[in-house]
Amino acid sequence: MNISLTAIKEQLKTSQRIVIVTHTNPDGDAIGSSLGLYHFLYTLRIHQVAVITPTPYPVYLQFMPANEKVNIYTHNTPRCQKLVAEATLLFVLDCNAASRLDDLGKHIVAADCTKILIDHHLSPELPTNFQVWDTSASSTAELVYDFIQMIRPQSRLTEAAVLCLYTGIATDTGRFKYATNAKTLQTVAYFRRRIRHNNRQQPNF
Ligand SMILES: [Mn+2]
Repeated sequence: MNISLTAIKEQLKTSQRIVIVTHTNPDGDAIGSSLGLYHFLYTLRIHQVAVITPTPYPVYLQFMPANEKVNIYTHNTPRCQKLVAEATLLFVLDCNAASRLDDLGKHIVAADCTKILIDHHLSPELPTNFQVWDTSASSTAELVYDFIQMIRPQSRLTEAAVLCLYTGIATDTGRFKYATNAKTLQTVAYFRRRIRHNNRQQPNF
């Protein structure tokens, strides 16, 4: 059953146990969008937030802030299953089918909580209650930024969130060679301004 954006906003006003999952063999967009959303939700300060990947991912993707907080399902299966079973709000990112989550998929399908899909792949098959789905979007990271704007218009993202979301967009577009439109570039321009602004505020950063 679909629920409204208003219902999602209401739910986020109270403390939630939030789990963010992404596809197996995660790429730059999978990790960047997941950790970007993690940073946004974490800075709301009232939620518990966890990121789970079905499988490990390469060292070159492990530079993003809060990477050490990511739970890898194949490394710690009982903890990941507990997180999913106890979740009150579940985000599925950059992933259109339970089969792309390996063994984690059946636990996501079985979880009894609000589920939100944020994705740019064709034909999502995973049952969810709210979707931010646009196949013309450059990346899931760009759609995460759109979702953040829906939840908190004009919200100022932290440098950590910006770095993760920028990574998602840059990797999925081959550094802006394809799937890039005016909106993508406007989003990236905003990210660049945030980083410059933060650096002015914190000269010793
Ligand atoms: Mn993607």
